[in-house]
Amino acid sequence: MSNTMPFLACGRFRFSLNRPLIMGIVNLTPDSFSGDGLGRDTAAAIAHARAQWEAGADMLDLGAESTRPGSEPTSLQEELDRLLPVLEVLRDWEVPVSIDTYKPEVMRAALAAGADMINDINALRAPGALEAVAASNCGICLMHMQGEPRNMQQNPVYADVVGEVGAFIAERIHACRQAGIADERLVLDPGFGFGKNLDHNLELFARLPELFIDHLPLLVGVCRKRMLGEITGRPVDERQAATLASTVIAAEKGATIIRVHDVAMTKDALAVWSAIKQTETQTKKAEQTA
Ligand code: 8Y4
Repeated sequence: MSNTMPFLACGRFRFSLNRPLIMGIVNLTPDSFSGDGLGRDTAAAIAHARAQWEAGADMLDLGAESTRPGSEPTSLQEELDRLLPVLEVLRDWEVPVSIDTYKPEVMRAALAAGADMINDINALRAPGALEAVAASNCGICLMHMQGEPRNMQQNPVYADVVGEVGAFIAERIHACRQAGIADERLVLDPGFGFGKNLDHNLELFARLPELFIDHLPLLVGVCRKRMLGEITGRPVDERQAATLASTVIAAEKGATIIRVHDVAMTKDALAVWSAIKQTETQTKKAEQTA
């Protein structure tokens, strides 16, 4: 099974990867389809970030551009105006901050303002993105996406979804290494819902361990997503139970970072998983020495 790297280098921080980490979502878009978009309301965004941190998030993921299926791009200035005032406050909390962006200019500005990680749904494919992060010591999430948010759910097609996602991620790892980025900074992500139908998402989830390419850590983001709606028939604001089920399965499959809205519930679910896992490990050890 998965044997991930012992730690993740992430700007000012260094995470031991001996338990799944919780990435708390802080949505700064005005149009989130989960209804939590905070837009330009800086005070509300900071309060939400504080709540996510106090609920036990290991890191926060700030996103100011909507990437929901069908969404149009946000202007550079708008994205910076939403992000920077929040980032400037969070920097003093000593909380690891990830920035969800694919724009090299936003990466540079956010890193200069103290961001610890860049979470790029484009896996640093924009011209200048590799250079923008290579110049820092930030953590990097390399996510797979087929198409672009505007059109990605129109008709996603794969001959072999796990093979193609794996090949794409392997190519992006190679590009990072060529740019001088150390492996200890990398996190991989199959990109659930980004140019994938339900069958694609389920196959990726079921075969997640195949995506621990070069033993690098994996991020899983399925929180409240459409795939959970398709399975349960529930609207986006009633998908917490479905999200928690997927979180526990992701942990069991070795996921390193779980990206979620509901941090406190996730912490409880992972505490139960972890307690049983520890007992399981102890029992196995006892059997071996017996
Ligand atoms: C409700 C609200 C339901 C939002 C779904 C959503 C991922 C990601 C997103 C992911 C990484 C989302 C920025 C989509 N998903 N970054 N970002 N991995 N690394 N939709 O899976 O949360 S946004």
